[in-house]
Amino acid sequence: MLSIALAGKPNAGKSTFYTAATMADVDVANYPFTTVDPNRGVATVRTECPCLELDERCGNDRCRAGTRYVPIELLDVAGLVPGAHEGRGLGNQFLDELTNADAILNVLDASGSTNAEGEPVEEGSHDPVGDVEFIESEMNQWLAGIIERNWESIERKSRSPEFDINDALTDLLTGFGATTADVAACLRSLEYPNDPIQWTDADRETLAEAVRARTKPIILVANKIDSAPKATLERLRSAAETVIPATADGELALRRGVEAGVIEYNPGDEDFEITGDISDAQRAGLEQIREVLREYGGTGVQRALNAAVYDLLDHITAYPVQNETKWTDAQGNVLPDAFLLPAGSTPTDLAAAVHTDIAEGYLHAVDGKRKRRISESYELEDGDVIKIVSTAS
Ligand SMILES: Nc1nc2c(ncn2[C@@H]2O[C@H](COP(=O)(O)OP(=O)(O)OP(=O)(O)O)[C@@H](O)[C@H]2O)c(=O)[nH]1
Ligand SMILES: [Mg+2]
Repeated sequence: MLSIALAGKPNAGKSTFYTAATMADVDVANYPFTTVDPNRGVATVRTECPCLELDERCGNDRCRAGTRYVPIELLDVAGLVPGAHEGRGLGNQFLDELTNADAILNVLDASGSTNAEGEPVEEGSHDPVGDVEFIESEMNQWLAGIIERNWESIERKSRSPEFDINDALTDLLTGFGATTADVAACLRSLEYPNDPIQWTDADRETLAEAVRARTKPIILVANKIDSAPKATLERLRSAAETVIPATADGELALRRGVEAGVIEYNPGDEDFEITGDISDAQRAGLEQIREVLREYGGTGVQRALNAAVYDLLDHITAYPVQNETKWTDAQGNVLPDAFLLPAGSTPTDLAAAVHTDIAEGYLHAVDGKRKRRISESYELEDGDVIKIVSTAS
């Protein structure tokens, strides 16, 4: 399953975001290092279900009237303070936890109510623009440190006639999620000496940066937007390519309202409806949240997850079925499964995602929307419904 991690300084609202997105119960509090051990749970990305093209909706558990939610893993880790790569705060432990992630949501406190260490300060007294770079820089430096510490061993290995710098670096960086292809691409993009003995500190640092950027892309989430001045968001937007304004607190309140049966709201919606009996105070709170939704087109929690998976990681959703006409499995369930795959994936990649046996026995595939056989090299499109014919199916 795709894995997205929430990173940021302490007290930025990572655990609130995590709770809202997974509805798991975790500790949230207004002091640094509330979270020590990482939380790992299931969140979802939101997409249009292909059942919108059918006469009736599919009725899948994860489809609400044609809005489909596809599972991903979400990680909530300890907050990070400047100097974490040298072990400050809970630094190294936190950084180790991020090695499993495919992408990072860097959660910022846009309200400026916490300082660089995550300690509560007067609202607006800390400039969040100063927090934009540091997660990336801590991760880069941490990885550079790992490469540096292992360089002697790479130099020793380089005396062997079979030595290959790409293989040696892949061995070292595989734990960080880097494949041979990633390492090769990073080495190609920069000019390095072939002989490890000639590498400089700067070479190792640029390699660390390139590997980090490729294997752990980051987008910014400007959280606590409900108490942030508009000008701050504008300044954040000029400091980074993608900034997603969010109110994790607001999303959590809405999801709790849904659980309590007093609100109608689908995660990612631009508005909600109050349908049950609530107190005046609760209503006033919800109306405040509504204003934020109107201003930003939603709470931003779902948008951030979607941006990570569909934009940053460039994935598509594909739906394997057994009956290409009715789009059902053997039991008659309509559109029973949804898989997230990198753009450019083929029917054989989808087969491998479903089951190794299905992939091993792969014969051919049928496009359920266009009702035609497709080749092994066909590039799947977002929303494709595919029947895989396999000796194992
Ligand atoms: N105003 C506002 N406050 C928020 C929002 N999201 C979270 N908070 C508050 O920010 C504080 C910290 O929230 P947490 O979710 O515990 O933050 P964290 O990043 O997990 O903190 P650590 O685990 O200590 O690193 C809590 O008091 C939350 O209620 C939001 O959208 N708006
Ligand atoms: Mg936390």
